[in-house]
Amino acid sequence: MLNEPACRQAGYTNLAFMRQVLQEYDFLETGIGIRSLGSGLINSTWLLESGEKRYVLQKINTKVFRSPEDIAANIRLLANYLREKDPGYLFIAPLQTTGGAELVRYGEDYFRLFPFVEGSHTIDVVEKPEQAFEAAKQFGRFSKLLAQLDPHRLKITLPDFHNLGLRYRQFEDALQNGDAGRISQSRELIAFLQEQKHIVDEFESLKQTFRIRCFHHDTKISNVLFDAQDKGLCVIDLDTVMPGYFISDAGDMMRTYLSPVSEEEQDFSRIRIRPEYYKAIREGYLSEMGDELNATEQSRFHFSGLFMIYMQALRFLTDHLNNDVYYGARYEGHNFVRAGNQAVLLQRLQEFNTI
Ligand code: GN1
Ligand code: MG
Repeated sequence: MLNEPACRQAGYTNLAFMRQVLQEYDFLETGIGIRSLGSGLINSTWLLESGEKRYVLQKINTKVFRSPEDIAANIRLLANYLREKDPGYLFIAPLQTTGGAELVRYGEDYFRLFPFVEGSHTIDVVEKPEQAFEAAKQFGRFSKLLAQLDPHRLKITLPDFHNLGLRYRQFEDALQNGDAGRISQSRELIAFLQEQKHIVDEFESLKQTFRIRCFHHDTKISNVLFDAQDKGLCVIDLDTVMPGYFISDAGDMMRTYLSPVSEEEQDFSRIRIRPEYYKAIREGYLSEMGDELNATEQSRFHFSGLFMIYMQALRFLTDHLNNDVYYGARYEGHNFVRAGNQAVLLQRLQEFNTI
């Protein structure tokens, strides 16, 4: 049953919203089992059990995704394109309501319902290089299948999402207008991130040689479905599929699979780069995208990790200086800790480069 914290996480105090939303789907039975699912910071997700069948319900965070209709349109475009291109590809599209809609509006909120793929599972932490390989292969496969689709047909669901130049300007803005106490407490970390600004400059110049394609933009391991043998099935969570650069996808895998501990780890001495995972990400990704990426792109595979880790450190610290308006905080200083964690990870990856 849905517990109170799960309601609160979604911004509700009781289950009325759920009843109302589920009414829109006439194939659902009464007496549904509901539990929270996943660990994303942005959307809220629940697993529903209706008779023999299972579903995944998601509330879209409209503070972040301003136009849920654009997401729905993108998913429709991808579903139609991939059905033609590779009918064997497992593409999980939202189910339609009785009225034929893919989104249900409740007040200011939007919900959607997916079928649960029986026999599949997700993982939250990469524990074996094989899992990193499989995930990288799935993200590579996804972009490879979409390589001939004009990326500009996709709607931009999050403008400037991975625009590092803009993220840096937002950081500078927070240094001017953010919480004075937090700014002075963060001096060391601020200075470190300022010293790394060359990553922004490198990105600006590399952009000229990188091709714009359709990328997933959120390649954490929990966005891959695995089968019972831990083989990758497909990628999920397609809200951020947008035109972009390969370094977003390759880089976020490095950011989230390379270290044995996540961005949440407070003991920074545990942060390190695992070479076998580095190899697995590279080989898995290139097993699909190797023929697609041009020579400059391939030569900048390592840079992708620096790019994404640096951007995440900037984003966490910016949010901390702005009193956690974007990510929220589970404890005092949460985003400061995560920013520090990412700064250490960045250093570790920079050292790894020279080995
Ligand atoms: C957010 O909600 P979640 O955990 O999937 C964020 C990502 C960050 C990540 C860091 C839309 O993703 O860009 O990398 O947190 N998504 C958005 O934990 O901002
Ligand atoms: Mg997710």
